[in-house]
Amino acid sequence: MIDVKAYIDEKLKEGTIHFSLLDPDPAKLTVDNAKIIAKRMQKAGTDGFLIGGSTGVTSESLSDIAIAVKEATGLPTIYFPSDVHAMTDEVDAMLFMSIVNSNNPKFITHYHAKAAPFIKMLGIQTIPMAYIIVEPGMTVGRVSEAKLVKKDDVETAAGFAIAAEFMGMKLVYLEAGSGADTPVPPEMVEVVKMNIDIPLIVGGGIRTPEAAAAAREAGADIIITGTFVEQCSDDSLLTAVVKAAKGI
Ligand code: 1GP
Repeated sequence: MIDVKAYIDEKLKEGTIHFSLLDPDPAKLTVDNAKIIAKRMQKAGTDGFLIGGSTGVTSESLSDIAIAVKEATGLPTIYFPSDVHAMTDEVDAMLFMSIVNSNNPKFITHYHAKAAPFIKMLGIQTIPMAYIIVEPGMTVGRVSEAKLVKKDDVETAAGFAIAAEFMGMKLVYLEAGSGADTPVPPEMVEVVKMNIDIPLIVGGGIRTPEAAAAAREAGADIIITGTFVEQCSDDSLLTAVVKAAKGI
């Protein structure tokens, strides 16, 4: 198993990190496809893989995709939690995330209390993370009953991020939602980054080198691309987005 937090801290010394997100919903991704995509993304320069989705994820699909990605690339695999019932120890770590702007306490701490004893038993590395969902929020915003942060409300986003750091979170994730038309505005990334000392993750709707570069230049420490990674078959474009995200 890879110590993912140490890996992130080490990689950040070199610059911005790019992680690829794979949705292990069997209706969307087969094991064979996951291997192909993972290899292609490794070649493009990605630093690791988040595995997770908002619907249709089971322990089996999660575990199958984690094993496939690990076998194909040897890069870190990180569970991006989907459902309290979907769990595997085949990942190197999981983002132990609280959806801090959810209106439903289940997504803030209650599901966590249900899952934590089992996670402890499995011995999975947990990385505490505040997840802040920004407009349009997409499926994850709806499913997790988030009170979406408005695109221009940088103060609210910064408030959640500062509070997260005060609460001991090790990462903050600004999420526009998978498949969002536009990513989290660079102005919001910039203000949030200015206000915290923990690494800032940005994702949702990033599918061009320009958008990836804008997020990095605004201060994103880790950039996530999901839909684009799964749908783009142009290797040079994949590489261009990863390079723009990493600034190399
Ligand atoms: C979703 O931020 C991630 O949780 C990725 O979003 O699928 O739009 O790249 P995309």
